Amino acid sequence: MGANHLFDGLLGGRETDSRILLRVPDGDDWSYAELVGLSGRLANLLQAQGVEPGDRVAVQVTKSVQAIALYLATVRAGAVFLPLNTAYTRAEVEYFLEDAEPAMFVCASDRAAEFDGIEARVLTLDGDGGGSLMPAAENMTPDFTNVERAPQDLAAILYTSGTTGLSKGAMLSHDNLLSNALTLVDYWRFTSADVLLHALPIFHTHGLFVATNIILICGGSMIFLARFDLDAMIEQLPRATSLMGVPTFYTRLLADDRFDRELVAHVRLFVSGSAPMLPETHVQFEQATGHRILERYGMTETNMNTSNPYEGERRVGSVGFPLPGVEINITDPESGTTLADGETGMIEVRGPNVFLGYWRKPEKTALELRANGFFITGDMGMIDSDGYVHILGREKDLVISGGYNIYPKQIETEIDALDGVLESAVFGIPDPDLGEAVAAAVVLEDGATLDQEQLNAALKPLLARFKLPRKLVLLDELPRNAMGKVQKNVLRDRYG
Ligand code: MLC
Ligand code: AMP
Repeated sequence: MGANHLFDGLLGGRETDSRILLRVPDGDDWSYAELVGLSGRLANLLQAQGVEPGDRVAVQVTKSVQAIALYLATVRAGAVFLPLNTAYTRAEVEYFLEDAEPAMFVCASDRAAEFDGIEARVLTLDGDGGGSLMPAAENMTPDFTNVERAPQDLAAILYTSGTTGLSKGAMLSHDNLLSNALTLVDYWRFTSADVLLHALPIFHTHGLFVATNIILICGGSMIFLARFDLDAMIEQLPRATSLMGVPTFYTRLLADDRFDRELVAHVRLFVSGSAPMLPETHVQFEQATGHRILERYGMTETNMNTSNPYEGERRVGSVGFPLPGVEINITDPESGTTLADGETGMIEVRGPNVFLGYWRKPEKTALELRANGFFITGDMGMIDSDGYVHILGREKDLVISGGYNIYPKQIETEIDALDGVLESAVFGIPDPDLGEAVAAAVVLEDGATLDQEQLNAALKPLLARFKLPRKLVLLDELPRNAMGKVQKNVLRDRYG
């Protein structure tokens, strides 16, 4: 096999390893060897279908073992994996396909008709392995000579809106992904004895590049749930040694009577991230289980940046220390000069985890990625006297709901285009389940009317459902500061 930096690091030498990698409740177990074999078949299929090294393979499919194999196959074929949230509408996906120009697009069978006539070759894959992809792969051999890929070669593109609200493809190299996962295996003490309860989606950094890559590297196994389902979580937790989740996972578990110390007696590590966890959740969790949740901080462009320590104090309200090899700089958002410890400013990050830039957007890249290598995160924070990093707010206009990032600008653009709407402002309001929920303040033209139901009916074909406003307030005018900028903090305070 040729050297393929990411694949070799994740699964090199595991071609004949018969230990179980994936346990699918009510489904099959998959060994390491079986997953490597399936990824080989799929990599042969990608090549046979004309996918060349560097080509993008866009994927919008339900979580499944086959989808993990497709990720690995794409890496092995030297192509670029581009996963998409299954909730995205046709209109949203169309933008990504036009921007990324993938050679292949894999989607669910029942949505294939929506993508008739697109440039890319379309294959289908369903949550149960059905669709056109797997029968085609079965005709292929599992042996595959990996395409050579160097550490700096592109491995994946994940769309995110960065600090500005315009969707951009974050380009992640083989080494961005591998170096970060290797660091985390070590920092969080993962070994082949670990059994991770995996309930996150696999179209984002957290579920794919953190949870999955870590387990592949350490040689452990995963209990692989299609989604977060409370009953299934309660059933499987006694078999798990570790869980990674967004704060909503933990608040939902805590609210269930069955969730107690005994249920998680076997678990050694609970990790939370992707959204801020309330201090009271940390406290309640520790009271209920005796475990202090380990909170860490990451983002699409950088994978993981900081983490609370495995041993030593996991400080509530903090996201811990910069990971080994990662530098954090707190700067004045106006001037960019470095601030002293204890002062609040923009969090900037540099290290092998920091992405290559935004796909085909050098000018946007230059705005957020400094020439000296520091990435301007859009998060505000400070470093305390013990070196712990605290996130204290966001400069970027972003709502984080259940760990999904929602960019107000996209929703405002769609609302503003509706008949009778003069202007709108979308903002986050506190939500006990999701952390934040989307709210919309709308100013109507004289005589026009709009209610929540009409608003959401109009937005449904355009926006993924998790982006639909859960609260609508009609205003005569939007609150603005002296510069004319809409004051979302005022909206949040008034209607939150
Ligand atoms: C689902 N819905 C949401 C939502 N998830 N609404 C707002 N925010 C969310 N996150 C809506 C659906 O559209 C649907 O609406 C209704 O809720 C029920 O859908 P569901 O699929 O049954 O939802 P549920 O199972 O309750 O999902 C909630 C969740 C899930 C929190 C378990 O969203 C989730 O797994 N989130 C994890 C996201 C994640 O992995 N983020 C990591 C990003 S990486 P309707 O209208 O159809 O009824 C990153 C970097 C880092 O940020 O640091 O990790
Ligand atoms: P994404 O763009 O989806 O990768 O989301 C990244 C953003 O999620 C970060 O820039 C932070 O704003 C937020 N985030 C991630 N982890 C945490 C955390 N532990 N606490 C607070 N915010 C977080």
